[in-house]
Amino acid sequence: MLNYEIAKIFYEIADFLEMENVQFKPSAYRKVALALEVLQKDIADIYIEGGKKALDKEVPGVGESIAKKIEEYLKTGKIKYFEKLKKKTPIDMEKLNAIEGLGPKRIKALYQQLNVENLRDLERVAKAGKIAPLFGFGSKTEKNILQGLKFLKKSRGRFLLGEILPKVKQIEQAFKNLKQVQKISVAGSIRRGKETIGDIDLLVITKEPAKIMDFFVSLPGIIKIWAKGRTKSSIRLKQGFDVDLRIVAKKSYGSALQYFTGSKEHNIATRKIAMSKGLKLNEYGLFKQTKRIAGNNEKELYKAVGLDWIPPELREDRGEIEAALNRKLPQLIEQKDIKGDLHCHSSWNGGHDTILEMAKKAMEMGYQYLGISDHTKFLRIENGLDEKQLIKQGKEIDGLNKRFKKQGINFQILKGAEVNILKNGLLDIKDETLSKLDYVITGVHSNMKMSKIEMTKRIIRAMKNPYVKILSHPTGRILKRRDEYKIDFDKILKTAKELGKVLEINSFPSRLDLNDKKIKRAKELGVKMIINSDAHHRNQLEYIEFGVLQARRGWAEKKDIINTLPLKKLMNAL
Ligand code: DGT
Ligand code: CA
Ligand code: CA
Repeated sequence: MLNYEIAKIFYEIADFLEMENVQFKPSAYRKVALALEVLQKDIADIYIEGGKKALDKEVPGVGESIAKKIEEYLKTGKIKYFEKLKKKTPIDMEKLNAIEGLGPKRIKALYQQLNVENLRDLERVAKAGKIAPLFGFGSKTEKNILQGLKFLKKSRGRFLLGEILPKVKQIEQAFKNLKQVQKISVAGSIRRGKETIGDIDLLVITKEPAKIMDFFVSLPGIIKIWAKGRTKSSIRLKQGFDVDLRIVAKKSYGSALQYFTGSKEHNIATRKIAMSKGLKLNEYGLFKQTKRIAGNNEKELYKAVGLDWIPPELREDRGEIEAALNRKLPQLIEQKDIKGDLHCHSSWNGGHDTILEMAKKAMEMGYQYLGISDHTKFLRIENGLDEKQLIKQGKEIDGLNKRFKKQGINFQILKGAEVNILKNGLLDIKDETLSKLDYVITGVHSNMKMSKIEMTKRIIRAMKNPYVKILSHPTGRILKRRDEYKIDFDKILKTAKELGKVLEINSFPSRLDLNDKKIKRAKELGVKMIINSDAHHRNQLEYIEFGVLQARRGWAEKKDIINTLPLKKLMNAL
């Protein structure tokens, strides 16, 4: 889909304009970019069906001038206005902006004063100590920039599952539409639901391999063909992703799928089990001497080596083999178990949609409840709400709930808030107001570079507030951008267990916080969790998919996750 490509350009245009101190336009572009990112229809289809006018109607925030630019991109693959902006200031905005602590304004200062155009330049001047003396920077910022660069390097070449998955689904569909394709499967880290992805691995059964390979290497948007063979080809798409396609024999499909799903560590462990039984396991099948005893079907393959079938998300050699041997695999949570979402932001917060629009989307998803948890006053850039506004918002929610009841709609909006944990561990909203809400989420949104002892103390102090129920994104990491803050996680778990507090699994594709290992640890200690979307747009409620995958990777079962409870039981739990 071109939606993402255009969204990316609009975000960049917004950054360039912000750099030039242009008013209003940046936020207009960002609004449309967000709308495009979460649009459930292909923008090209909208245009083909209804022309420029339809763009205006179906994508919120698109006016005449932006519609023209979308049209231009659909027709020519370029937006001249954007090209001009880039020419005027020849900097790698996207990459520079990915560094924690750098925004358009600072990027401009670095460009004007130190000629920084890209990450290489940035690293050079930071290492030479040239950034610290600049007005508005200082040595702390310089240190943070160097840290940010190091962090980015570590994750270079990996993509967020959330950014890659829509493309994968599209490619998969293109193959499914071919009559020569008998079967196609996505394997590798995507099938395992990993939070970041190195490349896309596809397996196909076909009787006409040559045709399939021709089709594959002529997919739209290819910038490089690494290899084209009879059974394996490999390409790069213009978004930067590599895709491997393998054609496998029908009789080996199960073993090939098992092998190429990985992980490598899981495969090695599985092969060892096979060997201990005098069997040989590889991508072609399971063999006793030279006789094939399994291979066409993955479930049978596992069975033949004496294991229960292991869900792909668990295949990391973290104890799943032993569990499968002993018939002790967990009954993993599924998306259909989720009954509602307690972390999302409304237009009260400068989010995209009204409370009612968010609620309608939640109903469409089959939820019984939706909790609105807007940011509170300390977070000025997010239009954080103060006590008065929270009370006023509560009245709006009461009104909507009354209306639902009258109309016989079995759905409830809950009154929440995501209050800030201040530096000293106190909250930025008075207890008296918190007591009027249905539940309270709390989270760290500032001063993230504290010592482990201080940060742990700070968070625990906040958790002790009697109205606080949920700790949002407990480690604060942002994938490819910043590391977790330093905390004594086990101590936080113990506190949660003691006080009956709930830790969040935040589903936002760049957060996924708690991560898989921490989820497993929390489960082991008997701490309850909640999978929330943190949506700022109604369609982002669907990000829950990624949180569920992460929860599954962390061995979570339905009983570990409180928003699998129906409304009444949830309210009791809160
Ligand atoms: P990625 O792409 O870095 O996110 O991670 P994967 O797991 O998709 O890794 P990839 O694409 O290199 O390979 C796909 C699967 O193929 C991998 O999960 C397991 C299997 N595989 C690849 N190389 C090896 C290997 O050297 N030994 C074994 N046992 N399996 C391998
Ligand atoms: Ca891969
Ligand atoms: Ca691969």
